[in-house]
Amino acid sequence: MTIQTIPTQPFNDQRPGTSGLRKKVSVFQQPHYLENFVQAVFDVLPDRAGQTLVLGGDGRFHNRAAVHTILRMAAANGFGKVLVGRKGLLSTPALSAVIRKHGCFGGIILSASHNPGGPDGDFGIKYNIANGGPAPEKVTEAIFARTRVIDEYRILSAETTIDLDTLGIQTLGDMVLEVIDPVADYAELMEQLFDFDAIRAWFAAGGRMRFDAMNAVGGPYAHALLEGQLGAPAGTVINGEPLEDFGGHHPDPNPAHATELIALMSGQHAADFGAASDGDADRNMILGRHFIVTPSDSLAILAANATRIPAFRDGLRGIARSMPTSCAADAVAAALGIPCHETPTGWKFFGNLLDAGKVSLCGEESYGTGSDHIREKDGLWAVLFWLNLLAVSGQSVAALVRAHWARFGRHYYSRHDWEGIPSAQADALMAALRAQLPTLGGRDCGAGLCIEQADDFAYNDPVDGSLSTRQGVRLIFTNGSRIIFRLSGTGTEGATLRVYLERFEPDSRQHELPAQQALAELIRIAEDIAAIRAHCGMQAPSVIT
Ligand code: VG1
Ligand code: CO
Repeated sequence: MTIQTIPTQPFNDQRPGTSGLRKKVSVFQQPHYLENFVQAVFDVLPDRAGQTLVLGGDGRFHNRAAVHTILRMAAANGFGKVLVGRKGLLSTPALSAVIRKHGCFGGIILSASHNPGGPDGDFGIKYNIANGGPAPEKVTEAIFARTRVIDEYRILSAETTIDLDTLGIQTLGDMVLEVIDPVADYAELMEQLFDFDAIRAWFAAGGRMRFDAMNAVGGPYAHALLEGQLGAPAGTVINGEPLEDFGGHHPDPNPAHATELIALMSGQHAADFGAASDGDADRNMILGRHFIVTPSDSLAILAANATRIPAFRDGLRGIARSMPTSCAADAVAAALGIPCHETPTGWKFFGNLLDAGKVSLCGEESYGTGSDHIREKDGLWAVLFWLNLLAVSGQSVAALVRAHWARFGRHYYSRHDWEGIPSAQADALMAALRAQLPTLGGRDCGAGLCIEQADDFAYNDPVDGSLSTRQGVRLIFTNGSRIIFRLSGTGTEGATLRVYLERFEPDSRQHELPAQQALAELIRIAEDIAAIRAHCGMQAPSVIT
């Protein structure tokens, strides 16, 4: 076995987005493409010699091939040890848990999350640091800078076979390779956070649940925890087998893509509780019988009820939400007398707040919820949190949500995605919006909606002082309603415009409206001010959640 130094040339499109580098599989299959990026990651980690790395992915097409390449590169770059999930699998939250439990140097996740997989689908790669969380912007920018000038990478010659299917230790050159059970450390952590006895009793008393793993990496975790440790009947988990192409579906747990589960939960034989997770199992969708919980509400409800689960018996230190996430969590934080931080989109912005002990719970409107137990959002964790609440309250999902609205008011919320816009047109739309900002403050838009503040969100990290600008155009109305515009940083084809709409309704007699109806005026104003149809040449958003 020899260490080879391979000459290469830079690719100019390797800037990580909201969550790592995501491209079509065919882009990653170009000679040297993955290798360049991995070497760039290693090059910005000068103190890597002898360190332990964690590696795993969501099992999508190209996962195994990429794991082999990265292992040979890690061995050639002086790492002491790599922990890799069996079959190359690790969910994003499980990888975070493994890094933290074993005090590892960092980790590499292979996933394009909720994006479709398969030979014509997407692939992705993300680096996580020693706290278990996504590398912060200064690291991802350094990686990008390195990809622009890279001229060689190091890799072990290919003659050794690597066995990813057998647990235990093998060697690869001078490096130790340990194949670990992808579920064990994660399951052990979950058991420390929740009241498993109460949840077991809920299932034993006939509580019925459907968990849709969407043929993604969440399946083995859900099988082991729900049907294994917690005694849920077999069949509780559907689509539980990870497939390289996710069965041809978008592994995206929202009402637009998790249609099988939505149909099950709206039918006559609907279970009491429904949930789903995404490609890498860090997202969650929560459903009751004939009832959909928005992610922003879910965060607020978990916060309001946190002391009912063992992990938060002593209360919360603070909450953080991404800027476009609704202000429902802010209302809870105010009632609890704790701070609520507002960060840019993407989990990497929560890491510092969590490490500094400033917040205990975090969430995003995009079906992401998590806590200080790891440094990633965590799909199954949110599901167990809800199960624990159902078990100790004896209430239904809908009853818990309605009681929450009655106490705190309801934040009607929706996100409209306009997908597949040619990038130049999307950029022009955002530029035109930004150009209008100085004239929008104070504008009366009719229907009692007057813009109080119009700006481009910037975030000054209170822990390390770093500044992130241009994080989304905000229109904030005098009655607290908000419209936010930003472009997606996770897509692989053209641009996606995300329009986030929010309206606060304190009157409990007005809490049962369909969201699109409650938000109709805001939708009109958003489309009008941004001239969406004219810029995009589309007549309607492609996905509404
Ligand atoms: C989207 C979501 C964002 C989330 C990110 C990664 O980003 O809006 O809230 O953190 O995906 O989630 P964007 O830039 O496309 O809006 V995942 O589960 O894809 O890692
Ligand atoms: Co994900």
